[in-house]
Amino acid sequence: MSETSTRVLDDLELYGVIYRQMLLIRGFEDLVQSLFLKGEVYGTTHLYSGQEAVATGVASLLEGRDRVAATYRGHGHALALGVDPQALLDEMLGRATGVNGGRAGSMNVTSPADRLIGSFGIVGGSIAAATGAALALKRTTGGIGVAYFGDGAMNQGYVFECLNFAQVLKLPLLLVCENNRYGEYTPFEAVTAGEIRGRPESMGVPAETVDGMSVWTVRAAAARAIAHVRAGNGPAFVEALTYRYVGHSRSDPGAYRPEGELAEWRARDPIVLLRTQLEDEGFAGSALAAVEQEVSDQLEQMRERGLAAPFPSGLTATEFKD
Ligand SMILES: Cc1ncc(C[n+]2csc(CCOP(=O)(O)OP(=O)(O)O)c2C)c(N)n1
Ligand SMILES: [Mg+2]
Repeated sequence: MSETSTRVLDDLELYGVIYRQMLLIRGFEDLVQSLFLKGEVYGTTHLYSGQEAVATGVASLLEGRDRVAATYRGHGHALALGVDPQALLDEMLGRATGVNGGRAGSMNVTSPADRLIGSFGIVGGSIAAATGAALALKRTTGGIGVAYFGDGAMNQGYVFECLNFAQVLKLPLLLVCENNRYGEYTPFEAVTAGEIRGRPESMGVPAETVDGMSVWTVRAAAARAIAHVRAGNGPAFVEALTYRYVGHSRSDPGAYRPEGELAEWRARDPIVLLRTQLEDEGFAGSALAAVEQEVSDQLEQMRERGLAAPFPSGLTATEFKD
């Protein structure tokens, strides 16, 4: 361990697994983007690159009885929950072997067996779905409902209805706001009054704003929030400050971002931060390099298998595209 570092990783082995997951998410997004540019991906895509620490940090604390609602920027949410990466890639490629038989595409992935009750294209829709799930879970298994959503969702009316409803009924609901500073092409300050966390707090819902580039910080905040929720106290809210490295969707180059902003966020890349911390705390560099090679090989194999997978029965590639 270097002299300047202090130990922050409570479970080195677990963070090794998280490191692998974050690498897989980043590599998955790079792969989807390259396949998209070759015309192999059906429908649009919204990539999660840069935000990996949020999904992996939160998912590392979830139980089998919990249920999660993701957004259209949901590949990372799905992978962190354990959705089969090959099936997820095949879904992007419109193949019959996709997690939803090639019919959902990037934006609408659902995998109940992995606790993923849906990926929602309606901004804030995940909050309504997770609130409903929390209502059901309170009456059945005792799990918690989890919603991921963006900063833009905070200005939707039904978000306030859900917050109010969940707080009044003390529903087991964890709300995770991924504040990546933009809603499509608009900086969030331009459309959002006050502090995001002030809104849940006004209803007595505990809320924290944390560094969303640091997976251990996200995990620690999520652990506090989940403890509140599992104890039957009603909902809790985490705002993770993060950044999407690419444009809003497919071909958006993100030209509306001030010069240097991307570089500033990249300097605190969540994967590099974790790698440095793992090494500082005793994880062998050679073991990390082996994981990196393994993920890279896995992605190459996935690409080959995905492109060779069959389309849904009766449809040619051209028919499918139309
Ligand atoms: C109800 C609704 N209004 C508008 C849109 C169009 N739209 C799609 S994504 C988006 C921006 C959402 O930004 P944010 O919630 O910050 O999520 P991010 O894309 O940054 O992850 C908008 C306005 C939509 N899909 N749903
Ligand atoms: Mg946003």
